[in-house]
Amino acid sequence: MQCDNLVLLVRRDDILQKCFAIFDEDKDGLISEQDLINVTNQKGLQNDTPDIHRMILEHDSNGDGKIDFQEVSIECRLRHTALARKS
Ligand SMILES: [Ca+2]
Ligand SMILES: [Ca+2]
Repeated sequence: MQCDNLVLLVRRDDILQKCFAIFDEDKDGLISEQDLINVTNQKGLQNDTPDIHRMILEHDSNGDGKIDFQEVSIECRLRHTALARKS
């Protein structure tokens, strides 16, 4: 891996971690349905519980009903790789 790529990867993880922290409302290291409901309420956004539930299910690869940082990180890497292949 080239040094430039490594720097980009570290920066992306840093941004990802900050985004993760915004959604992890109770700061327990996991994003739960309740976290997402609380955050959308705080931001004055309309929240749709079935949509939030579906979002959790889509990203929850270990089936614990919550999203951890690794699950988000892996998902982003897979999407980035898929996008890179398309271009
Ligand atoms: Ca949480
Ligand atoms: Ca999980």
